[in-house]
Amino acid sequence: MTKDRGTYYITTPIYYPSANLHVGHTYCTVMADAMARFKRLQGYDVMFLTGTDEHGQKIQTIADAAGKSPQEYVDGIVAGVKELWAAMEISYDDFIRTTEERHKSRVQEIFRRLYDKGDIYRGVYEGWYCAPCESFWTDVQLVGGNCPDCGRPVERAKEDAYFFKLSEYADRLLALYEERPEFLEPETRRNEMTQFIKQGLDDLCISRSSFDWGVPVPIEEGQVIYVWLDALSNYITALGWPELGAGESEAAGAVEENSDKYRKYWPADVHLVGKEIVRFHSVIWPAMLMSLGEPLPKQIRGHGWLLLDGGKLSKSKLMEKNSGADGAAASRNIVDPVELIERYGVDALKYFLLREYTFGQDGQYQLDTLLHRMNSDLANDLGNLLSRTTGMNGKYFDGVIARPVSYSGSIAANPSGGVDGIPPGAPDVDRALITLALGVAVRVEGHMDRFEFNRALEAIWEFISRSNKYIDETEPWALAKDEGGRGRLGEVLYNLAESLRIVSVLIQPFLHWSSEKIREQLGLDPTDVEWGGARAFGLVGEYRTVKGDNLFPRIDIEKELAAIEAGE
Ligand code: ME8
Repeated sequence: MTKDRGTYYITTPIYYPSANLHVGHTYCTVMADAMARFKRLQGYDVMFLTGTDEHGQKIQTIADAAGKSPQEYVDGIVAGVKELWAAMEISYDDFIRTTEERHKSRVQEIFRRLYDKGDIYRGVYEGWYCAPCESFWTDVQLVGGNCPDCGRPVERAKEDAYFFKLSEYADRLLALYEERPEFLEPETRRNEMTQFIKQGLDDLCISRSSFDWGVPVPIEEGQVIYVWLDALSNYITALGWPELGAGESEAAGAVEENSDKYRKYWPADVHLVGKEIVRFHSVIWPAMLMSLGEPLPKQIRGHGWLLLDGGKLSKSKLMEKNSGADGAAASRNIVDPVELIERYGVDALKYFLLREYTFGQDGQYQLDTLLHRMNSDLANDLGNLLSRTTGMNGKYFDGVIARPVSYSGSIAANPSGGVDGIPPGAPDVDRALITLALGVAVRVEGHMDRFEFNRALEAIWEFISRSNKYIDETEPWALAKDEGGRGRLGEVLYNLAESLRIVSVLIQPFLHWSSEKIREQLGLDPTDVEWGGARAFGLVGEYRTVKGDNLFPRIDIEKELAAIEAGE
């Protein structure tokens, strides 16, 4: 297996620490984590960045209401966010907070460079302002007189401010989508953005003077930098760009090492973002980079929303739920990821999020769907395959099972989609199992290239079901009754152990905990996994399996929902 296939830089949005995160935020981070783990397993040098977007009027207002300074307020929420990602085993390489010195000093430098380039000018801004979204809107953009993003009322606002000459980038942005359509996926989002730009781009107001919780504009006191200019910059400030002068660099931390990171990882392979912030990432962000003369990210991918009762699952719904204000119906839908993990475990939550929703589309969030998936796919299909295999292995062979002698050569997929090396005398059921086993990795790779997490898992589960069916077809318990069937029984159980080993490789990016448990029960090193291991059958000379705990408990769904209603 080739190591070192190059670099892969993936980011999530940086979340507003206005309140605790809900399962909708978890969705994006879980996808990014699965992709980061997948690429690492394939041998890429991965940089996975996440973080928090801590400035702006909204945070200041919320902190005031809580009787705290904005810094104190965000410190509390961010600690919870980090705990959540630790509980979910999110494998980020860096976590950037926009209140960190390493970020702030670089955002100021970015502002200066845009100004020196002649792309920033001073003027007066008047427009419709949506405070919760931190967005100014023009008359035509309003929907029914309200904010087009969140539907809340907007207010007329006027202030002295700095502007970025966004309008001058319209043609270059349209050319970008035309020349590099893969820059913005899926296509529906690209079409929306093309329409948006064709309607005409206004210059962007990039400073505020009505509040002070932000990065100060470096060339004038009393103004802070617009939170989106501040936030979008995180994708490069985290890599140490721009390099700063000696005095500033000391304050900002280990600059030399960081700017090496920029050379190594930029441009990003993908910025994963929710659909409502595609506009910021595919219009403002590339225009800023064009102005700075820096390369553009390779791709922006917009995902859909998790919906609750038809509307976007939001932080305010989480708070209502936590305070019990929205009654019984919503309490059947736990939306707090911490509680979901406590009740069902991190792999069940990850599996549900990745398997249930189609990237780019909205989907209804429903707790019973999670419970059904847990019972059928995890406890039944995967859990049973493991417990049946290790159980029979223990019972018939004291857990020790050797590779059949006829497997001496390597059995592997060939480039034309077939399999080489299956012994000529192998029964048809074995052929079918092995052929399917060795085709899954390629299918998963194809789906992952297109961010089809659900289809990648579907392909893996097709193989898991096939392996269970193999047990029913080969009837090991019948073979065990007959001394003459012992050789065949050994082959059958070896094939099952190998299938499970391949499953442990295939699921590692998605269900990393279950992968380790399966490997432990197979007697293999739990963490020594390479993607290439899913492309060969008969790799392990001898298994010494041990029967362990069930991977997933079966849940009595009615009882569980009743317990939740009762607040247990
Ligand atoms: O927008 N379903 O932060 P944010 C799916 N700070 N995704 C959801 C969701 C749901 N119900 N609710 C929220 C911001 N999200 C900015 C980003 S990046 C430079 C700055 C997703 O905390 C949402 O789509 O409001 C967005 O991508 C992300 O959570 C962060 O939302």
